[in-house]
Amino acid sequence: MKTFTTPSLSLATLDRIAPELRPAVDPRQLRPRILHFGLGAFHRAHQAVYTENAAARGGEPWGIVAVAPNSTRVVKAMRAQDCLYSVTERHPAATTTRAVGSIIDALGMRPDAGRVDDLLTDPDVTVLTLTITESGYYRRPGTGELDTGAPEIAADLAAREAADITTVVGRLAAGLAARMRVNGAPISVVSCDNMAANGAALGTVVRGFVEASSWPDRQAVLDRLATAVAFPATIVDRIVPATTDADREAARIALGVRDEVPVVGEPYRQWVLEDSFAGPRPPWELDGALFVPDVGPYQLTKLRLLNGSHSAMAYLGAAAGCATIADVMATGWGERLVRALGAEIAPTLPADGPDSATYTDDLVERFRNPGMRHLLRQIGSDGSRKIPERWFGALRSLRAASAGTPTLELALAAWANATRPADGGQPFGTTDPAAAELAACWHETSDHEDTIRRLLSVLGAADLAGDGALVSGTAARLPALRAGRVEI
Ligand code: CS2
Repeated sequence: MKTFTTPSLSLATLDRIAPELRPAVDPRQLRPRILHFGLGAFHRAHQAVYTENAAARGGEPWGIVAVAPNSTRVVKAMRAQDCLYSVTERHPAATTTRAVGSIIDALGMRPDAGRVDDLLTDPDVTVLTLTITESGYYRRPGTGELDTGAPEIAADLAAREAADITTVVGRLAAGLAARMRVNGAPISVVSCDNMAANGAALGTVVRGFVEASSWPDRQAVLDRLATAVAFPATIVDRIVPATTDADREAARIALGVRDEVPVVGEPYRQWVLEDSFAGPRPPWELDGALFVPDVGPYQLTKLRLLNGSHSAMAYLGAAAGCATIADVMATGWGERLVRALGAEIAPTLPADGPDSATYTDDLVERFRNPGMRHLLRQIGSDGSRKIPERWFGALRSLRAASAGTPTLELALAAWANATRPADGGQPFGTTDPAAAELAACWHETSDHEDTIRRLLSVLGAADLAGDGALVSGTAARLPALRAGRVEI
């Protein structure tokens, strides 16, 4: 009996998919001009899409070489498909799928170290982008300086060969140093991670690595970095849940060929960039990106309202037994939570940013999208790195103005509840680089207020730990959450 297997997506099979689902650019016409670190779903559904449309509309051959810092699996899968993959946009009532062709090569950071080195010093590569998540920056809690005491950073500072470096920060510092030593072309390094002032945050850790290195010419490298490398701030936005087997099957049906690395996202996407690039860049504005002198107002609004609500929903939803954002929105309190948090935080947002009431209305719609299966476990992971960015700025402003913070206290209590020690990790299946330290805050005391103070101190927030009313208000919410009740 003959068996028929569906062929995989690749340059050779492109003619099998419907013309309107094919990439907007022919990847063979593109050149390596952007180096990206972090080959996850978010990059493939966001910057790669903007770049493809910018290249197609602007006619310049901006191709991306994407580097996976750890995973070799995704590199293999991408290469097996000539780096083609599909993006499925899930609207509440319909979906659209099409293949994207802007990624022209996929590399493993360590196995392909030589090629990464070449690209880092290549004068045609004038843009470097990153999606490495908040925990990839190794910032010291509270100060944002490079945590040179982190074992991974300490090992990279001692590494002799590029192929031995395991952190992106170390790899970037070494690569940029090599570029500076040959007086290489100016380059813009664009953090696409969810942190306030993310460009400056990245610049700080990269410079911190150079300063802490034993390179004899480190001062010369720092001097040249100051003039030839820009770290523009950006705000990126698109909800992109982790890809599932069901998504792979849906992509196969839509395309008629197999796609092992498809991504699924909401229709909404936004990219706002600080207009301070050091050299040539893709005309991303041709696909709707905004270049502005100061991204601050957009950044704080997005971080505090969208990401802030996401984290609150992740921990409160976990306590209540929900698995996804859509599950939370289907409870009696989900929408109320988003609106209460929005109203509480609104006074802390810059007046020249988006209107917070409209933004919150839009968020409720986006979170309700039934096509998104966004796992709370995914959003709740790395909480020690995320919640200071998402909640603490607003919390500090409100406390300083003697304003009430009941919703933020509830959210904080829910986060604390999710850091309890549990067999094999955290109780709701989240992971966190500080999981052991956080769990220890529960072992050392049985007094909830004391635990909250210790947890806040682990996050470098001694000021909040010293706010007695905040600590007692937060601790008072723990028993109900522990019993699975969300009282809002
Ligand atoms: C989420 C974000 O996983 C998370 O922590 O809050 O990835 C969020 O979906 C994006 O920032 C939306 O733009």
